[in-house]
Amino acid sequence: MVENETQKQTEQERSKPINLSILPMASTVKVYGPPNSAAVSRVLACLLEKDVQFQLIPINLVRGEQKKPDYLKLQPFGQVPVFQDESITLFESRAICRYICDKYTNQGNKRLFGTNPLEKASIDQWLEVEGQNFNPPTSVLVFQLAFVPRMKIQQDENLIKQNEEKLGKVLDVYENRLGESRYLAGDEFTLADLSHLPMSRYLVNACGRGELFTSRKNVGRWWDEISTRETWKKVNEMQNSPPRQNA
Ligand SMILES: N[C@@H](CCC(=O)N[C@@H](CS)C(=O)NCC(=O)O)C(=O)O
Repeated sequence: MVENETQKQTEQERSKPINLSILPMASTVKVYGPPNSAAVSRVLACLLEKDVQFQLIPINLVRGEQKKPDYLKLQPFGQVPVFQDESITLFESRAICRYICDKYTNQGNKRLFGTNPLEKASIDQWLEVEGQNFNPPTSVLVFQLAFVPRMKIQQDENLIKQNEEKLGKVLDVYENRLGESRYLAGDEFTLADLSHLPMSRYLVNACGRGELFTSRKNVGRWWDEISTRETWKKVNEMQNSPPRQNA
């Protein structure tokens, strides 16, 4: 009798409609942000290299959607990207890339974050160089040369000169390094090289400062190689036709 009741209840449960909104989308990771943001495009390039399917959720930076209370619950600094996979929510693009490489070790480009502690250490070192040495002067230049004119405010010529010099010194180190190995962390393309793509693209295309690369033989050769990778071309395509923003 009890068994029959339980069976009946189970059948009733089975015939209930499923609320799809509460079901996790199996194996689809989420990236919040516009593909033309440098930090978002770093994560997208990494996902494409690792052959990880993802869903891109538009966040309109011009409208300040990244500062809205619901979004701040995901990213307390109010910036893009945010990344979600299973039960984890992450921010900081380089940390996200490291996570993607470790979680999806056995798919896509298996050497992107190395295959042993020695390779990983070298990749991590050059990834830090990108974040600490390359990115600061490059960010100032991109802001001054690409964004300030659009904002119709005065460019700071001194700041531009100082940061061109700073970046030049960093690229001189790269020139030596890239004379010894094909890529920054050795003879394989890794996360260290990938992480340079977003800001370098702005520097070359939007700031007209490609000469900083091409005037250095090894850096120029390296830039040609990394910027023509199929995965980066796909990111560029996504930037040229981003998903529709919420109305
Ligand atoms: N260090 C962060 C930087 C994130 C960042 O600067 N995001 C920019 C877009 S590239 C942003 O959200 N800007 C809008 C804002 O700060 O309000 C990362 O790598 O994720």
